[in-house]
Amino acid sequence: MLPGTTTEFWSYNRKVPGPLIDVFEGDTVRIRLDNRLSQETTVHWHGLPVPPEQDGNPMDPVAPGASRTYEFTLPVGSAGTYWYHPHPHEMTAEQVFRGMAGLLIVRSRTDPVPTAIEEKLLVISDLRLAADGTIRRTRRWTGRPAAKATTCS
Ligand SMILES: [Cu+2]
Repeated sequence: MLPGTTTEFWSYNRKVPGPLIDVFEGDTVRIRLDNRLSQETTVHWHGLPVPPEQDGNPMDPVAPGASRTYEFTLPVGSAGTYWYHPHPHEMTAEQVFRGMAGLLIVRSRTDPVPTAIEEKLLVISDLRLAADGTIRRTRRWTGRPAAKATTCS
């Protein structure tokens, strides 16, 4: 992201932000997660009306090297713009800051967005990079102040 440097991201399908998931009310969504991180992760479907066991909550982690499939059907009335992100216990912030998040749009079949309206999807991050291009870490990922030994600058 900075000229002459390399920034390591963690991502869904090698994309930052993750791939757009664009579906309709009534659709059944089936997504496989292969955890290639060295820590637990989940995929949490932020704000979507999905069953608790499919919602990637911290009590349902996917271990490093393990896989699972999330599956849910989106009810009528759920149309909207959502995001998905990891939600492992105490590691959510780090995984999101490192790039793991994406958008999910649920469209209505009976009340579509008029085609005359141009859609622009924005994902805004407060990512900060150090001069060497690495993701800057000024606080612990939990949001608590960093210990002096790990504080940058
Ligand atoms: Cu969330």
